[in-house]
Amino acid sequence: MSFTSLHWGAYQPQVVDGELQAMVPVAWDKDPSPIGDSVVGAITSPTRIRRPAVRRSFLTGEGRPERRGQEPFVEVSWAVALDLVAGELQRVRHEHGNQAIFGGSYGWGSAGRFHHAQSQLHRFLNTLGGYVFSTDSYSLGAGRVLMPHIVGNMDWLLARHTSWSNLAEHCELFVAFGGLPHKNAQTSPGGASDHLLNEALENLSNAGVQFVNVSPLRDDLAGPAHNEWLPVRPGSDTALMLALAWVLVTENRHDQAFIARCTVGFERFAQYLLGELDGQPKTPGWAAALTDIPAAQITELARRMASKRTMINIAYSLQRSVHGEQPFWMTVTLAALLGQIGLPGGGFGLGYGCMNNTGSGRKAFSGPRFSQGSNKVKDFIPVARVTDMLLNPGAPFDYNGQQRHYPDIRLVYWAGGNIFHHHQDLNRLLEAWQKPQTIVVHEQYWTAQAKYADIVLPATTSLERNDIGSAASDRFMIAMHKAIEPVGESRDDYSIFADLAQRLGVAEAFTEGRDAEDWLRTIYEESRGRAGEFDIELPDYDRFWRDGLFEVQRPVEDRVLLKDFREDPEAHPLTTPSGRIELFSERIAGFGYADCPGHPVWLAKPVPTHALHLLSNQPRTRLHSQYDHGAYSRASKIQGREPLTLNPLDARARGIRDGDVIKVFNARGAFLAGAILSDGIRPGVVQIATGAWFDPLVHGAPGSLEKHGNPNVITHDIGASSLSQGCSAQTASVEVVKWQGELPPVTAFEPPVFDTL
Ligand SMILES: Nc1nc2c(c(=O)[nH]1)N[C@H]1C(S)=C(S)[C@@H](COP(=O)(O)OP(=O)(O)OC[C@H]3O[C@@H](n4cnc5c(=O)[nH]c(N)nc54)[C@H](O)[C@@H]3O)O[C@H]1N2
Ligand SMILES: Nc1nc2c(c(=O)[nH]1)N[C@H]1C(S)=C(S)[C@@H](COP(=O)(O)OP(=O)(O)OC[C@H]3O[C@@H](n4cnc5c(=O)[nH]c(N)nc54)[C@H](O)[C@@H]3O)O[C@H]1N2
Ligand SMILES: [Mo]
Repeated sequence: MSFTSLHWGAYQPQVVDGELQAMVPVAWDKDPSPIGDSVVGAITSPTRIRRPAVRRSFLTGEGRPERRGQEPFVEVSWAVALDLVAGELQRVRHEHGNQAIFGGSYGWGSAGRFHHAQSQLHRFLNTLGGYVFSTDSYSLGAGRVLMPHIVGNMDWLLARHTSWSNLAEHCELFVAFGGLPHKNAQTSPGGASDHLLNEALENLSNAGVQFVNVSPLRDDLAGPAHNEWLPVRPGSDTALMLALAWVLVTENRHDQAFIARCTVGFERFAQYLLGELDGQPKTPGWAAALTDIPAAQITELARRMASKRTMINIAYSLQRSVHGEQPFWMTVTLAALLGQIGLPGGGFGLGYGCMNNTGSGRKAFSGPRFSQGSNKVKDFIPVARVTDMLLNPGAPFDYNGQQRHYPDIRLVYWAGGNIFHHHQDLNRLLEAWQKPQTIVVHEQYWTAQAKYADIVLPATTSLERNDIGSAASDRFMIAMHKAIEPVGESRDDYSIFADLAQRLGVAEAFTEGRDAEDWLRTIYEESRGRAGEFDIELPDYDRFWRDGLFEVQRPVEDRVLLKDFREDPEAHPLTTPSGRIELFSERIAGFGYADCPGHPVWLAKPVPTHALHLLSNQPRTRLHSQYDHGAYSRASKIQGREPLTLNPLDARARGIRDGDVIKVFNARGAFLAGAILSDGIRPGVVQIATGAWFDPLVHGAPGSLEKHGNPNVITHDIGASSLSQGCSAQTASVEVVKWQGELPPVTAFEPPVFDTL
């Protein structure tokens, strides 16, 4: 039996005469993801990168970085391409030092543990003396930096979330900010071999749990019988939570014993809440004007939350915005006031539904790891400050209590990510992308990331190499058997780096004398020791490989987040400065940031420049930009464009009908999309998924109309705050009009023009 693992599920590839015919979901998965279908066909489509390629004037030695994206590529042999990359690395290290190499290379890559492109790149650059790295993530930029100050490390918390089974038994009211979108629970980083959300919601619903979906989108929570929709104004949740807290405190419904025993800083927060600091009590009436949720409804919800066993969940998206720390901090604060943290069925959740594995109750054993070595360069950026770094070398920036400076980058190396998918304000990025002297990219497909590189090296997909599939809290470990031969001349990232290491005289340090097969065995065997710490007994490698999979974790633990801490905060202190939950943080207050003071606050967002709020959320039909060129994603497009949902009231006011192509714009740029009218979105808000491949009318020309529906053409590239510098993708306003002109063809999935010298 042969299996493979993708970030969105485990499949059995069906191969006939060396060709992939189907990706059959594994039999035990009750809710498999259709994204698997997209791999078939896409993997050998014309969009696949088949040979190493170099931008024309880079190859001729002229350089001309301003021509990136505009010029033909010249296909070259591996030997020529690798010599060129090795030569550039040597030159830049010699002339500017390793601190001129940016290897942050954010991105999900593929699911296997060994052929994880980012880890491969980091190890390679470390053996060369290091690189400028990036911290945190686009997913949880604000959350990751905030949480250790007020409760604990984000990964530690996610691994300990109260299990769905415990919630089904004990929870009575589930309040979900940002909902529990089924579309998102399709994925988990590293693998999702058994999809849980549908069944979990069914169990909770059968147990009589009431759900409240606080979201601009009705479909963010679907299924449960008792399901109430609060169509909140995007970005205003902090105000809503403050008003809920105000009701609890002024009606004396807060749990004073829990607050005294398990938290610090309540008095300081309460002064703010009651208006003693700024003259504004955070009443339901105050919040109603900001959130569009009627005051009476807020009061009723607060009372209901206090009278029931209540879980408060927040989706990651709420912190992907200006002042994104605040809704996370308020979620914890609200749960602390209710006093149910550490009790069965109650407390808070950070991202149930965002990833499949959250709430599985399984152990957080993440399986084999490929060591990245250590980095001698100490310069880094918070990941979403990449454009700022390229545009402003030497400029200062704030981050988590430190003042740092942007390094001066000459060479950018990317493997396993798509910055023209993930970064905000792509027109600004296009300007910054002209700054480095050299850009090297390993890619599988002709994404914009590849089209805007100087040297492109074709990488295999996970079906074309052996690997080990394993994700924290996932049910199975998968022996990912190679299913088909590498397409074209594509090679594994590992063998590419091994050959480069050879050229650069560091082969032994990079490979330790092992080929990929040796490494699979080595990292697997190494993980058996760690598995023992979790009481997991892994079979030996040969047995695992022969069986094709191993069920790591069937027994689901009845788990309650922070149970030990609640029972005895002295014996089980948190890792915060006080050892308790911090409703006021002396440490954060000490940083002196006006945009993130010492307790949760309502801070006004930048004044919208246009009438409609733009939500750019995760796509149902793909993972980010991965397999946008696949059948499943393409079937969802409207006249070839990414669908954008708007309320019929907003559509009517603009003469837009269902199925029309529309232009979406603000001062930063414009893109085309296909209109879907729905009363499942609140008026004043439009929604488009991320991930349509960047496809401007004129490549390399900042400001050119994007034809395909990539929302990052117009999102705002500013940090969430001085504390985290997280990405603020959700803070954007736009206007939309019906597209009247001739419709330019979508060319996103076409390879670039090729030329010879
Ligand atoms: N507006 C807006 N923007 C957002 C978000 C949002 O909500 N709104 N969300 C953000 C979030 S949470 C995230 S995580 C990011 C995601 O951003 P990314 O992780 O950068 O997006 P992916 O499309 O997964 O990019 C992975 C790339 O790696 C390539 N790849 C896959 N496997 C391999 C391999 O083995 N080797 C090599 N060399 N390449 C490989 C794929 O072809 C693909 O192009 O986007 C962020 N951007
Ligand atoms: N199919 C699929 N699943 C994925 C991914 C994917 O690309 N495809 N990406 C994965 C990744 S990398 C991540 S980080 C997670 C991200 O998980 P999230 O960040 O939670 O995902 P989103 O879809 O951006 O947001 C969830 C919902 O929050 C709502 N929302 C947005 N802004 C607000 C607001 O201000 N207030 C309220 N109340 N609601 C708001 C939106 O309606 C949106 O549908 O998803 C993961 N799951
Ligand atoms: Mo993410």
